[in-house]
Amino acid sequence: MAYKDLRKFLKLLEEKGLLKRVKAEVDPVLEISEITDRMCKSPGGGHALFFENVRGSAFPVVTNIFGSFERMCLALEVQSLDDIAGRINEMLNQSPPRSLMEKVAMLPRLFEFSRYIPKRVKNAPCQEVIEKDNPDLSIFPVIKCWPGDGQPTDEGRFITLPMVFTKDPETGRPNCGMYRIHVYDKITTGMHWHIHKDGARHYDKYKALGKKMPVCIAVGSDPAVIYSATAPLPESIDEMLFAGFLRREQVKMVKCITSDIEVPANSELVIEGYIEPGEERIEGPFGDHTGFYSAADNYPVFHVTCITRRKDMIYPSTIVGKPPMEDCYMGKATERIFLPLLKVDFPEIQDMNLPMEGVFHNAALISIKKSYPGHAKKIIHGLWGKGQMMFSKLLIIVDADVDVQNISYTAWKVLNNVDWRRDVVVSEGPVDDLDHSSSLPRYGSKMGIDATKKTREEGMTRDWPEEIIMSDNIVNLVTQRWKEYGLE
Ligand SMILES: Cc1cc2nc3c(=O)[nH]c(=O)nc-3n(C[C@H](O)[C@H](O)[C@H](O)COP(=O)(O)O)c2cc1C
Ligand SMILES: [Mn+2]
Repeated sequence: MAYKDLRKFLKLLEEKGLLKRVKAEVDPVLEISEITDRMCKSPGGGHALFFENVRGSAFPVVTNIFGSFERMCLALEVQSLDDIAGRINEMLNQSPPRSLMEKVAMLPRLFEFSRYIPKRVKNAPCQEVIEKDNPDLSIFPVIKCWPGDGQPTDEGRFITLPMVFTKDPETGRPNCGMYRIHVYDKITTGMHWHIHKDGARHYDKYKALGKKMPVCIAVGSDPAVIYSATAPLPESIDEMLFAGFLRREQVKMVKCITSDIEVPANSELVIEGYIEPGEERIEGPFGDHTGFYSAADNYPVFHVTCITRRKDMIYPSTIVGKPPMEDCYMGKATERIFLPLLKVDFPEIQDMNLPMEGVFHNAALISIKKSYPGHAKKIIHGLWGKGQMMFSKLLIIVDADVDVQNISYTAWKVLNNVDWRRDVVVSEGPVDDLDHSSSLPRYGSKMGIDATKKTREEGMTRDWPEEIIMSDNIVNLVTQRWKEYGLE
């Protein structure tokens, strides 16, 4: 059964011994970050943390709730992250496969998805307390994560696990994306949606219309809802519909007090407000999930009009930094969940590994069933054209027999198989906003490596050598006789 809210998930984590409470008073400025970082770096991602006593605030803080494979699976209520791919495959196989975009546009209409269309409710826990006259962000335990965060004019505090809700002014379609929130003062924040993201698309439209843009930021909902804010869905798919699919129960939404944006009714905290198109301000710097500070840059300004919350709000936050961190496990969920969708357009893809060290946009290892000359290079170009895969700075393509989850084995194969001048594709295009290596912001180069076995048709003039494999009869013989050798 779906978690009713964040609390139900925390309760389960605690019952399973996966959450630790910190009773000592801790500072939301850097101290919680250092404690959480040590937890993230401990074997397997450590525990979720519940800080009961946070200096300067009446509210508790939770961190690292998704930060292990076990907790990520519990969050999405699966035994293994591949189980979701299985459900998606079942759904996709209900009709003959066509292009990814067609497929994805069809998804909401498919029976399974239609059961999960978000439901509007009137009474919501997230509106137990309504502060409309004097909204004040400073009463919340918003964390300063790293020493260099923020501007000298503010305290460098960032809401790091926010669900930002907007609406397309033309179609009325909602979007929810996780974009960190730089708190400038009691009623003003930044709005850090990168220009490639759906929130920014909506903003562009409001700008063109010259209309004030309503925006609502929800913090703390049940885990499938929080995760869905990070999922790289096409613009046409409502993240809350997707969340309903993941949790197998429709998400209950409530209309905000000061705008008609809807937010998950079970949220802990909701910050309502608006953006005046064209008004921008320096956002950042912020110690980011690449392990480097993302540079300060101009972003829209968000003005708070109303804050609603649960009476006894619990404030969830994440600390990003040098991997492995909590977001790595959210990214791993995305890798597993979106693989079947990539396979709709590229059925030759067998598996994909986005290693944590590559912080998701920096590297992808992909195995394919190769069947024609240049096949690997076609995959390289194809993936650079697919949604957020366009950010992949390094794509390594290997044959289907290579287990890309085994990085050591993959490296051995790649390093042997590649003739660098022949097998490397270097191209240019958009790069992730967080990439600091490109000479220009958001525009740079990417590399694809074709590490598959080369054929005559691809200009290989020599025979490809056989791989060393012991004959079966000897393997069996040695297995049978193993004890006789006295080696154990
Ligand atoms: C913890 C965390 C923080 C993130 N912060 C940002 C951010 O500040 N800006 C941004 O554009 N994307 C950020 N992302 C990535 C987006 O959430 C992700 O690309 C998502 O697919 C965007 O939704 P959209 O496709 O509806 O725009 C963050 C992801 C995580 C897990
Ligand atoms: Mn979206």
